[in-house]
Amino acid sequence: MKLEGVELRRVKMPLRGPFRTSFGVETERDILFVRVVTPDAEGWGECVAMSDPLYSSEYVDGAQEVVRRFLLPLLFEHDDITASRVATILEPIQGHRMAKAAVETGVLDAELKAAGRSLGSHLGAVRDRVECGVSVGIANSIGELLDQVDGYLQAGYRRIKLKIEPGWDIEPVRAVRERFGDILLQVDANAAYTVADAQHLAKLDPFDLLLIEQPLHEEHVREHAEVAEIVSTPICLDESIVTARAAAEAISIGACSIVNIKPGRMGGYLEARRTHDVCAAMGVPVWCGGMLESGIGRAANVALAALENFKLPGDTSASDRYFATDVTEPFVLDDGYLHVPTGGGIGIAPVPEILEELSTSTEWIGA
Ligand code: OSB
Ligand code: MG
Repeated sequence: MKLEGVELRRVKMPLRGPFRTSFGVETERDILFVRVVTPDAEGWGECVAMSDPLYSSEYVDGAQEVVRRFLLPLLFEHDDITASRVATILEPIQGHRMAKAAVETGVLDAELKAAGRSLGSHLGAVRDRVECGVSVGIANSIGELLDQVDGYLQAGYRRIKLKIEPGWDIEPVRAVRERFGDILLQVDANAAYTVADAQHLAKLDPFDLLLIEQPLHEEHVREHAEVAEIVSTPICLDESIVTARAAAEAISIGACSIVNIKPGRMGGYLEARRTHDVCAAMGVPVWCGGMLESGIGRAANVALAALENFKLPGDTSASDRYFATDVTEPFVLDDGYLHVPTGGGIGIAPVPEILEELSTSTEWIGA
């Protein structure tokens, strides 16, 4: 496939409410879209890097710089590109997986749209709809949290994830468990604890959580194994899992027994699928994480989440959990599920007028 060029477009999308985690508060998303133009089709990739390097070392301005200055020049050296070769071509550039994922996804979407083949069938989806959970930020009070969780359960979400940090952990979990009974419930610490907190985290054990996500720093994988010895709730890794190999290593030392798969964090959907496969082979279930994506990123995540070993509901929430207006046709919850798009590629594209309205800049880089 020949590349004519790539448009880098930034959009600002206000969140419907502030989303608070142990690493900060998000009130809007500033998203980089990569539009890959070929003679036969154009493809879209959404870069999941946030505005500030708080969740990971990547951030959206840096990602755009890396795409423009390092990734596209490497790609444009080749006049015949396939998505399966992108990661190898970009290999000389270290790290910057979210930037690479956006580029690879744009190429993959263009390729599959040209072929009229859906991302789901390309990746090996075995379902036509996926079970959806929702990630609930740190609230100002237990009462406010209970109201939010109640609203999401009313909307049909099939699993609740609570963000936790020291000082906001045992009591909110207890309150949600007491009020809502037997729901699927899990927590995400975004690396807010240390190994010295293991006994404290064990106080979550009586609440029958599905998992505790990323309690410790992303580089402290071995220490997660120590936590897993002390805490009986399964440990799940998010930030630490940057490749399929990292997943295999973490699992083999007992650092986690469940894996959160986020394609942006691991350089794209192809590495995400390999991670899924490795985890399946090791008997470890996975679920699809989220990065407050627009409909572009969500469409691809929903396709991925339709693979066999995605055994738990994902952070693949409906458009209206995040935005008053999504940049695509909105994803709407149907009995707690989202339908896997069936059109070519990611099966969706931005609505031109909405995209224009939300855009803050565009940049064309010809091949
Ligand atoms: O740790 O899973 C996380 C959002 C931004 C960055 C990191 C995380 C999250 C979420 C929200 O938990 C998931 C979503 O609904 O997209
Ligand atoms: Mg997480």
